[in-house]
Amino acid sequence: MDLLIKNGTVVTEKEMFKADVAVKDGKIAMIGSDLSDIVADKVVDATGKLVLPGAIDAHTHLAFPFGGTTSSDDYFAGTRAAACGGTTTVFDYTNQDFGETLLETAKRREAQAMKEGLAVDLGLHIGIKDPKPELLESMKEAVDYGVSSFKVFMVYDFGVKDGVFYKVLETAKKYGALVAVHAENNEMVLTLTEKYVSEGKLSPWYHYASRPEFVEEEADRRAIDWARALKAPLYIVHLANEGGVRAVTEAKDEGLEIYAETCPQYLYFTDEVFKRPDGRNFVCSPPMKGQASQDALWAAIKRGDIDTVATDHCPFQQAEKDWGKDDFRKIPNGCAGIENMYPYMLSNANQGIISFPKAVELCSFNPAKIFGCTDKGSLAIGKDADIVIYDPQKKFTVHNENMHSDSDHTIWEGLELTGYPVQTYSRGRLVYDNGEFVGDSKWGKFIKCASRKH
Ligand code: DUC
Ligand code: ZN
Ligand code: ZN
Repeated sequence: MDLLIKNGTVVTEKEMFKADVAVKDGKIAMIGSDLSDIVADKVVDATGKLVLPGAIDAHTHLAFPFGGTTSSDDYFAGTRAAACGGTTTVFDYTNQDFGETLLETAKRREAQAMKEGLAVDLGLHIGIKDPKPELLESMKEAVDYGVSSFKVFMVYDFGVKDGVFYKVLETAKKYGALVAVHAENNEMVLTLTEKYVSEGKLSPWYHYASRPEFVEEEADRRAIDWARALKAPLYIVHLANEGGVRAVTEAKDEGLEIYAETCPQYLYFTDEVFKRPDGRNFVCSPPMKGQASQDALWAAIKRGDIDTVATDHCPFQQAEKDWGKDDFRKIPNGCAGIENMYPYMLSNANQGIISFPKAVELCSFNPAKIFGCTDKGSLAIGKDADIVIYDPQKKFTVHNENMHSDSDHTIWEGLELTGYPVQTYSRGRLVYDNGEFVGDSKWGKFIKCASRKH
């Protein structure tokens, strides 16, 4: 064997049990209550520690051209930070260029990622911008290539109208792909923005005020309506509002194949952050909502109506955030979080708010299952040896200096956690060790995802 992790408590999406884990050729080869007879090149004693599957961050924006600039983590910086937070697979959203087939988009971004470097494995989702029939039809070749999820934005100047959304859902269903949606009502955002601007209300609070709860809920419900009409599966990204949670619960109760993702920022912060002097740093879309929404998200997690937690990692440097100090419209939307998701969710488990298997289900098992990532998402024989060793006693305070992203600030500054990952293995290779990134930029692979017809 190449690696033997001994005496730890293994956590799967279902249970926790004391076991040793043996790794060979990047795969989990054995799990057993006593593998002390096994000879391995490297033996790690995990006494008192948890042994978990690496997280899968199903939603990032690395090197993302947006808001008049490009998000500040390229593929290497973003995946390096991921590794240091126990995330061993990153699913990045990349947008199609006008006139480009979806296979061309996939290959263009895969090439960029390989050039910039990958510290852990990468999968892609493609945002549809150009719905010309022949380009939509190119979804088939992208699916065959291993990209099986596509996104529509209901907002922004590149967002799609309902008819296009419907066609994307229809095409995706035909080719066994999954559609993810950024759901906010564009007309309402524009109308409310215009109103606040005309009243001279330009502080970061008005970013939230122009995208309040009902703006998101209406779009969630409309998106679900189109999915219902076509009997197509749908994945709602970054769900952040109470009414939308209700809509998802109703849809699931009705038997629709609707998946919901939320993000740590919606579980930890509320709209109050937009009143802070550094409120601009928290500006992302959808914005953090009121306490009732946060409570509804946690209740939905506990009920099983939220399927995944992912980050929407899209950092911009302080100077760029400052563009909108006096005008919220000029703030590039997005925040850092890729290194914080798993530690934050695991610390909630450590405090008894959710169970450790629930954290694994949300952050690893479900994203693997939903996005056809068949080699990952669980500690089981034959799966990739993407493993996190977690010390439930370790105290850790988030400071930008101890993060591994290229971002020069973090909204998580000062967060105190009890319990923290001490080692991360990507396909059996140590990439993070007690505060240090020990991987390299040539390690991560582009992963091909199975279609739903697989
Ligand atoms: N929202 C953000 O805050 N950033 C990136 C894209 C998005 O929809
Ligand atoms: Zn979005
Ligand atoms: Zn996003």
